[in-house]
Amino acid sequence: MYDTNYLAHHLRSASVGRNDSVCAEDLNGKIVSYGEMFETAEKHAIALQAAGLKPGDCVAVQVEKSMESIQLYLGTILAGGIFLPLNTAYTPSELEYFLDNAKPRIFVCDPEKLPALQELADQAGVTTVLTLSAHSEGTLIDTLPSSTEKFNVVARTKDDLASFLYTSGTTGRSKGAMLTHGNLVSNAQSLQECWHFKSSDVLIHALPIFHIHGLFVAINITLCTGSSMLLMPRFDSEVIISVMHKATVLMGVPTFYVRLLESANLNPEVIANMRLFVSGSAPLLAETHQQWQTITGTAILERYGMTETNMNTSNPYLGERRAGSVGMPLPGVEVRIADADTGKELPRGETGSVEIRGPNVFKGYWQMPEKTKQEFRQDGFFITGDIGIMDNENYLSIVGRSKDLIISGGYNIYPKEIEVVLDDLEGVYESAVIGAPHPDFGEGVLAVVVLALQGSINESDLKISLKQKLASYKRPKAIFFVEQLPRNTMGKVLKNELRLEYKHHFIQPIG
Ligand code: MCA
Ligand code: AMP
Repeated sequence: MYDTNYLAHHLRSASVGRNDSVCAEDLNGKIVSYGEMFETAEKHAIALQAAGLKPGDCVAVQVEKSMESIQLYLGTILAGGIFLPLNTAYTPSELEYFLDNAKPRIFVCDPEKLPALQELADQAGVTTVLTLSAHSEGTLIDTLPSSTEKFNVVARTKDDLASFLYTSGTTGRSKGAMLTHGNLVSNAQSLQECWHFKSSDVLIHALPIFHIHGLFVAINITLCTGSSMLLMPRFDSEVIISVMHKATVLMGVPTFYVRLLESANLNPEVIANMRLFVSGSAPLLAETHQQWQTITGTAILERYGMTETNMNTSNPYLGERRAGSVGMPLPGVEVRIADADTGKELPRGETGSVEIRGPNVFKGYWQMPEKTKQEFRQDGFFITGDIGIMDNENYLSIVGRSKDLIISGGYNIYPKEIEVVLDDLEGVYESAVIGAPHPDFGEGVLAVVVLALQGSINESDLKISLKQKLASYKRPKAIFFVEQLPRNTMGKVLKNELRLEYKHHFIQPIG
């Protein structure tokens, strides 16, 4: 009776009667059929219920990507839970905040990390901690029942919560975006239609599954169309090129395409079976778009999304895929360019605040009603913090951000969070963190530090201290020491001046 659970129904309906069809295959040739995917997901749901999960409870998960981790996601939904995936790179000190803030009923982590995390989970009031390794071992697997005959899918409606996804903020405090069953289903349906997904499609899945891109865009579309995925633990350009002959779609962040273009093995023959290359999560340089077109003869389709809104716009499948544009609003999604102060829509062709309204937009930030209110206009439009321009043909271009945010290899990093950690270190007086153009990651994190006593500590001391506190992708790739930070008359750090000064640190100008 999947039809009582809004999201589960949509994820399952395309594969009903096709239990033997392939749902996912990994690099070792392990194949999981649709029948097996959902049968095991039901076992996960039973195990979660036995561990104390009630409808509306949160399941926090920090595990490696695997068939079982997908089944755990599905099992949480089938049991009526709220799925909270966490980046596997987060350190215990980062996790402490998420567990304490989300107050999950159940926490699932890697068995190797259990000794460091059990106490944090206990302090946060987690009822049960379970483990799951990348090799399908752990207490979660030990508690799966042998059969699912009596399982009843828990009823959920469109407006019930399906997931919490944490997204950092300009204050440095992460906010849990509350996503409903309706948000996820409406987005999967729009994308399926816009990108012409069919049951015969085979998606190369090399993204992490703790973000919207790899989890909801990639997995939900696949399941909603009853197509299949080639599941890879991580990105590897040569492995991806080697499987393109049996795949049809790739979804990636711009770094994927930059790295694929560096391979001597990329050519029109190896991509002959592929019908679609999607890029998102960060700006795709027009240069990368054009280079891809020249080398492969196909145009990357760029789209634009956000944790709070899922996907908002996409370049057309059939029409012109424009370099430097993120395309047009998806069906049912309203996108307007507004005056940042008043929220009043601006005439076409003017640059302003990108604002979104539609069934894709989240319900608010978990336990932050004031913050939620600040980020919505009275007429229901969500203020993205992106700055854009829309032309007469409805093509949107993102030209900047009003939020102090760095996007590195598709991961969002809020400078404030790094600055707070740096400033807290002994010997540091103050710091400013910026993003500088980076050849591989798009932007690279760079810190400018003022020491309390000059020469008292060096770059390697700071890097060692940061290792314990920050996930690796957030750590500065370069640290500079200065006597003082540039400030305006109000005392505000002039980050634009710093960005200009360190612009060429990772990429040397040509000539
Ligand atoms: C790894 N490192 C990074 C990054 N990834 N540093 C900065 N930015 C990164 N993105 C660090 C590693 O920890 C390591 O540090 C060093 O860089 C080299 O790692 P490498 O082996 O090259 O990394 P990798 O494993 O190849 O990963 C690069 C990657 C990966 C493939 C680009 O970051 C990735 O899969 N990114 C996708 C992120 C994503 O899915 N974003 C979607 C969220 P050390 O040497 O110190 O150990 S946004 C979203 O969902 C919205 C809604 C949207 O629109 O899609
Ligand atoms: P996140 O908070 O991880 O969901 O990241 C969302 C942010 O990523 C957006 O607000 C944009 O700033 C950025 N983003 C996502 N896709 C694109 C894109 N195709 N082009 C430019 N920026 C993008």
